[in-house]
Amino acid sequence: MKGRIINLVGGVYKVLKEDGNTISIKARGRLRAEKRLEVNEKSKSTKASIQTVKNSPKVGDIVLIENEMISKIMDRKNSLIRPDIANVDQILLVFASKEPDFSFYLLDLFLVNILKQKIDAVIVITKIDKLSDLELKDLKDKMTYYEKLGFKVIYVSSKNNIGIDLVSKALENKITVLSGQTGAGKSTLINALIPDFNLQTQEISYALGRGKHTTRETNLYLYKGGFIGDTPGFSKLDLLGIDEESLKDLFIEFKGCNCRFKDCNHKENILGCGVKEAALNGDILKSRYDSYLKMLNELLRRKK
Ligand SMILES: Nc1nc2c(ncn2[C@@H]2O[C@H](COP(=O)(O)OP(=O)(O)OP(=O)(O)O)[C@@H](O)[C@H]2O)c(=O)[nH]1
Ligand SMILES: [Mg+2]
Ligand SMILES: [Zn+2]
Repeated sequence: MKGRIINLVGGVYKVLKEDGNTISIKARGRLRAEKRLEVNEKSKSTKASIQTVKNSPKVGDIVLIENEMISKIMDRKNSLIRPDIANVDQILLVFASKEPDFSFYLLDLFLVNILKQKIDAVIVITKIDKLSDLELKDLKDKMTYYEKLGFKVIYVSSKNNIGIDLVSKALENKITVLSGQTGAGKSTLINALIPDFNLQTQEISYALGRGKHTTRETNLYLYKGGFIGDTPGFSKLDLLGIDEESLKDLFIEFKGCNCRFKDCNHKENILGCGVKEAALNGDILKSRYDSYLKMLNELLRRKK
């Protein structure tokens, strides 16, 4: 029988079987130890597209169950590294408008990582009840830039039940994983979507770091013909497998600037760079260009 892995803790997989029942089982030893090459056909450069991955089952996998053990992982539609989950249709990028403070740099960093993994993303901005009307208007104005880039943006207050219906609509018949900074309100949002659920959520404590209710593992829950996944938030995010060349492609609007220099890295000291000019005259959001430079400098620093 087949099933889908909905949770994994300490080598024990919780699998939702085709018959609707859930079982907790382990994977066959040999399966866990295998290694294989995963080729991403959509990726352009062969170097970036071939990666060795440990062939152990993960949350989201559809697996074959034989003798009360996972004996085979069915082909994956995709496989994310962060969060570590397979067969995802879209990511809901959950970002707090306050507590933790909204950061355009962090948003750009998340977007670069998501685009790199070639997954559709919806941006959800939480805790809008913590903003004044003026602050909310200012944030929405800036976010129109991202909407023009093609991202859907939903404003939510899980506390006051604002925007929950829009999120619910975006989740229909899809496998969606919630991802974002720790304390952004992912688990609280799932509680708002599925009221009788009551997932443990975290009181943010700056003195103690992570709160005790912070989510520790990925879980998939059945929702509206699809699944919704809660994941542990991160406090730090890196540029995973991204080099300078791919970085400028991941700032998708740079292409439209038609920088006349071939192989330009669009740095602030390049006279006549089309991307720099677009940032100066406001065609490119200033904070976007700043984010790009910050990431580029970080990549260049690492090469030294
Ligand atoms: N005022 C307000 N508080 C919220 C809202 N959403 C979440 N919170 C609070 O923010 C804190 C963190 O929420 P969580 O849902 O635990 O955050 P998380 O993203 O799941 O965090 P991790 O599991 O650590 O990744 C909790 O104290 C929530 O009550 C909201 O819409 N409004
Ligand atoms: Mg959580
Ligand atoms: Zn340039």
